[in-house]
Amino acid sequence: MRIQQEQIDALNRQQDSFHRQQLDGLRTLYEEKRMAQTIQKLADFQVALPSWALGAGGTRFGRFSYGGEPGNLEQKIEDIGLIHQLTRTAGAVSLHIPWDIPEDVAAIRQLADELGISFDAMNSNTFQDQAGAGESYRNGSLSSVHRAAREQAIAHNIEVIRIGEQLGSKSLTVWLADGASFPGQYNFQTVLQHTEDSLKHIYSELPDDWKLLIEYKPYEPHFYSTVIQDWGTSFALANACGEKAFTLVDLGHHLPNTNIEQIVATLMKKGKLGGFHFNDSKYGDDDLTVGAIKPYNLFLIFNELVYGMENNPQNPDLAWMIDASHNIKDPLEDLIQSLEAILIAYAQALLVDRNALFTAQQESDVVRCQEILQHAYRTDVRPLLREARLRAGGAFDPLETYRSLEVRKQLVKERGSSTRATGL
Ligand code: RM4
Ligand code: MN
Ligand code: MN
Repeated sequence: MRIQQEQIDALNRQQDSFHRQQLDGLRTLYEEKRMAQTIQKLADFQVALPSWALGAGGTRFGRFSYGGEPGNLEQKIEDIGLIHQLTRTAGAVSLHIPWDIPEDVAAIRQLADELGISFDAMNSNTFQDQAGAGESYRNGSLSSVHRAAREQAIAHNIEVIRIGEQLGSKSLTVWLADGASFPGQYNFQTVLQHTEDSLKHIYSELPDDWKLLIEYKPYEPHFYSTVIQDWGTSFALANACGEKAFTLVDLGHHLPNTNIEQIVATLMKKGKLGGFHFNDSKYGDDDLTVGAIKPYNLFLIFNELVYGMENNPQNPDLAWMIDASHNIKDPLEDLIQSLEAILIAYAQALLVDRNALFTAQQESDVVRCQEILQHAYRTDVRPLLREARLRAGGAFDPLETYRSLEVRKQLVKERGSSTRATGL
């Protein structure tokens, strides 16, 4: 299905005077120039949606289908198109292979093009065994002690690059589930060496204008050790591979209370932060809606990201992606909520008075430093988000528009209630 622009515009018009008032209210707090710059940056900001987040997510214990799930890649891209039409922020898709191998590359490219969607990072999958595969990943993939398993995993990653090239993607994200659940299960140094060798092999097949993004995660699916467990390991591997390799930070992949904003700052200073996965969590890799649990933390992270984007030309543009797929919300609504939370944190970070913060830091005025950050954090920036969206033809309130246009009901009508999306 497609939403007619007129349907969005009609709903937007009802909010016209309220919106103007709200925006004028903000003008009493921030200079016009700062407001204009922030609106422009918000309008430019695009976050990739992963092809696996459009289906019903699952936990280890259950998956609850909902009606109108996308039954194939085309329908997943259509769903992203709907979200993009409403939010104007979801102009990219990140594919997971082999969950979403395009059957007809030209047709998929054309569809994505029509919907204003580009192909962001490609994701390989060596954490599940595929039907007919010669080797099992039960004991690891790129790190495995079994040469044949390593070779199969390397070949898979190279195949993912080749598919991505046809689609116009420019990066490969590698996340390894490889790890050990029991002490003594493997030799730490051996598996690290295998991983480095395997990644170097994949790196050597990378086109010149591509990046290799190396993701880390402390635990799960293994519960004693993970081969690429933290940013330090990822950073070391990226350095070993070369200048096209970078670390990817996934918010859910840290132990509780880790200072993620400091990790971001360190990596950007070193020019090695390549990508970012958004989600939220209370305990681990919980896959909750962005901003649902720790919005202040997200703001502090964005504060460093903005600082890095403004001050670290040595760091490349980042690949932004939502990586969350829980099992009790309509995924499209969940993604709309996540996008809103991301932009709110970004806008607040853009409003931080950096000159004043610098001065307060020089004067060691700790109280002032905190006040400056929290002044920005406590600003209701939603009028800026709405202004950016309205200018781009999006919805004043994407979630309410989605609901009042009864998008889900129509998707169920079109696709039925028993389709099942590939993914987790
Ligand atoms: C992992 C990791 C990867 C994602 C998979 C589905 O936990 O976050 O980025 O590709 O989940
Ligand atoms: Mn991730
Ligand atoms: Mn994850």
